Amino acid sequence: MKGADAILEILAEYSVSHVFGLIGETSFPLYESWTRHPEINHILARDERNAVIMADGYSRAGKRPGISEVPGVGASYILPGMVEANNSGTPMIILSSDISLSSEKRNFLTEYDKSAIFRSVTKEYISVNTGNDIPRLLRRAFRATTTGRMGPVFVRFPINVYEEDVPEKEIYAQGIFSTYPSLRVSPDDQLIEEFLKIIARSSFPVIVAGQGVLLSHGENELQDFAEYMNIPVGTTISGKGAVSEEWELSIGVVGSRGGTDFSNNVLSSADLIIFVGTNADSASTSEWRNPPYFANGRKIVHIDISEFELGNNYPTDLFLLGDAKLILTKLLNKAKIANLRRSTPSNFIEKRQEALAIQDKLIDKKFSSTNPMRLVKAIQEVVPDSSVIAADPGVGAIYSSAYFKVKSPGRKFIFNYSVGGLGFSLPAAIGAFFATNKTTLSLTTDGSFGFFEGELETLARYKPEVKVILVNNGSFGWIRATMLSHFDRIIPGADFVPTDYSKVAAAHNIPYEVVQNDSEIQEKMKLAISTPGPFIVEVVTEPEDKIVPPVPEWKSTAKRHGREYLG
Ligand SMILES: Cc1ncc(C[n+]2csc(CCOP(=O)(O)OP(=O)(O)O)c2C)c(N)n1
Ligand SMILES: [Mg+2]
Repeated sequence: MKGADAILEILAEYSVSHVFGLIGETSFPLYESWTRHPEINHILARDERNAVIMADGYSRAGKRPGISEVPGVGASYILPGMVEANNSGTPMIILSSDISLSSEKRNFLTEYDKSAIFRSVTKEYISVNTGNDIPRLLRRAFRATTTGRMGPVFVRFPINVYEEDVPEKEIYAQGIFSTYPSLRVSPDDQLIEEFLKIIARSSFPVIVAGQGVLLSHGENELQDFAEYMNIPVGTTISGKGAVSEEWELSIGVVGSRGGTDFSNNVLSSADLIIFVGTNADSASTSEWRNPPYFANGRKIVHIDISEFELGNNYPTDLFLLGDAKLILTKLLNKAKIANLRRSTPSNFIEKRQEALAIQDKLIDKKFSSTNPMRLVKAIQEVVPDSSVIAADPGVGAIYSSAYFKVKSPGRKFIFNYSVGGLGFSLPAAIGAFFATNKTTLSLTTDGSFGFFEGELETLARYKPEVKVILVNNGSFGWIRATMLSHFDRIIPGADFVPTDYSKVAAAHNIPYEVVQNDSEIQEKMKLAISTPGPFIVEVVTEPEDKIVPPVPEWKSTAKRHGREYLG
């Protein structure tokens, strides 16, 4: 069998149904073979950057690694997506065609060295140099991306291998690696018991759950364990949804990207912090100030799949290396056998209710344009619970991180807060739509919109149920607010001239509405959700230096300048 056919046959053996890509000359033999493989849908993106982010959104919204195919000439365009996926641990395989091996080192058009670039932003870089190696190395890619600390694998195919012969008997999959996480590992029982003893000795334990819980699909196990033990749970922004945020012991997101006074105060008063599936990064710990790096008598226990992240950022008392879901299951079983149930922390429920009541009032504040809290409320009330929301950094992400309440535990949000690059949400939402076949949101900003505008044609072509909610504040608002906090004034470099988004939408025949004030928001969101296919809702608001969102370090600046602080 020809190498190109072998690649597609093996993908089919791994039940791959979607590949997000963009064709180039070096991919031609593969695309010719693809005409005989209609079971694998090719989703054409307009920029390789976005093809890879679509694969990321597909992966995070479902249980299968995202697959992308890009030509060597466009492989350098995928770096933003690779960096985010690599730092987030997203299971993904990037297939990249390249010039033939015999053309190397001759300045052949599109030639450049991929190996050094992609080694630094992948779990593994693989070059498949003969047809014979195709099956073995593809199996290696699926194993690597779905096990342990997951991450993207880059597989390069010099064009000559597409034509080379592959023995038929080599065409098989190791099926267990077609979904993630494929092989779950857990520490010794003795460590599990030690962990339970540490909890028993603490007076106020708090769990901080990260995206590792979502990637391990361990949300229900986390909630069951925390409920049984009556331990309050906060999440990182990327781990939002690891427990129900309507549950009485949920404190919501912690840290500086969605953490509130309430959640951060709970964190700082704990005498035991249990990190689960998180690398305890700067965003979720307010740059390691909360929980405080050192605190007398406070203990830290860390559960994570990565030997590099476990205990990396805090003095740590116990290390549990392994899969979050498996470890939480074992913890609950042993806790039940030993009858370790605890009572609800005193006054906690009342304090939480008070904090929520204060947050609810923020919605009544009036501005000359839309109150971002209204937007969060409208999304909460109108968007189906089954929808995944991909959010770009900026107004959309910070308010939804802080104030949206995820109903049932599970992946509701896809944030790209490992790196936080602009222009993630639309391609991620398109990928998530193909994974779930459910209405999906791109909660974006005018800054990010400029990065992915080319994909509006992709929306027009496939007509997926993807609704773009575009928060327009005429600027890189986050930067304006940071300037104000940093220099005590706004310096040039962050403002745009107005764009007529109605015309941008009309150019692609995508239905569009604009929201100028609070009273229109609910009705226009309803229209977007009930209209079949893609829709753009532009929401006009102020930049973050004028309506200041709940970012702890901005609060004092806002007070000094007499600006509205929503948190
Ligand atoms: C690719 C990239 N370049 C630069 C930045 C730095 N940056 C962080 S926030 C921001 C402004 C965001 O503006 P916008 O997307 O309009 O969101 P807003 O804060 O206005 O809601 C910028 C430029 C970034 N995050 N990503
Ligand atoms: Mg903006």
